[in-house]
Amino acid sequence: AMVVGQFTIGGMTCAACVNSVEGILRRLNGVKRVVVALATSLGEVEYDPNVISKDDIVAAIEDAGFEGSFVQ
Ligand code: 9UX
Repeated sequence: AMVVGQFTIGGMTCAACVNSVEGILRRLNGVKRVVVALATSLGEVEYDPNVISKDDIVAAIEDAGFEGSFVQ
């Protein structure tokens, strides 16, 4: 079953960063939906925990040069 997680993203300073983070996460297997807000540095991701873990999602964010941390 899909779950929804919220995360904070550090290092985003413009709208292109938002598109970059969203694009990277949308490409991951197991990720269904991603929204990222620049103003709050918050993101929400709907994913299948049987396919991808929070650690995998954070690793993808950090590989792209940002900091990621799950709130829940
Ligand atoms: Mo914007 Mo983000 O010019 O890494 S794309 S700062």
